[in-house]
Amino acid sequence: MIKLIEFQKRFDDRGSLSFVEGGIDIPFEIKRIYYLYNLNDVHRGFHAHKNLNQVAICVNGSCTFVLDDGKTRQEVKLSKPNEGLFIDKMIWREMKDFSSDAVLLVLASEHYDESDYIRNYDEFLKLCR
Ligand code: T46
Repeated sequence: MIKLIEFQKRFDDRGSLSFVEGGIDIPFEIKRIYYLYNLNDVHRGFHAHKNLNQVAICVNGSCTFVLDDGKTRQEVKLSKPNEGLFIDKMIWREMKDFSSDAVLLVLASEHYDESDYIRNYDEFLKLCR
């Protein structure tokens, strides 16, 4: 399952401020935050996670996620700093079309664990069945 989450936004003549509250806006306990920046216009990802849930927020610039649940593939463009993309476990993801100023912030439900990654698409499809 994937879904877009809209975060609250405050703005005035000084600028804008959005906020994300654990236990309210995010459907899991946040155990890790990482961020991608200085991005070249190349594709990244090409994996799914066995157990990890994540919310990705493009806090600056834009990028596109290609998401595949083993049956259907869809593309979601992230370009609003107050919008998060929830990505459930067992979703194959690729990221592309990073603008030169893109900063992608990711909230994750687990600590980093390479054994949670499925990096082979055929293996992913087998596990989906
Ligand atoms: C995901 C997408 C959206 C760590 O050591 N700790 C970490 O917390 C992370 C996220 C990565 N790494 C290491 C593992 C690799 O040696 O950093 C290197 C680059 O990671 P990776 O090639 O997996 O990066 P992406 O952009 O393909 O994928 C990342 C996340 O890994 C992944 O969980 O869903 O962003």
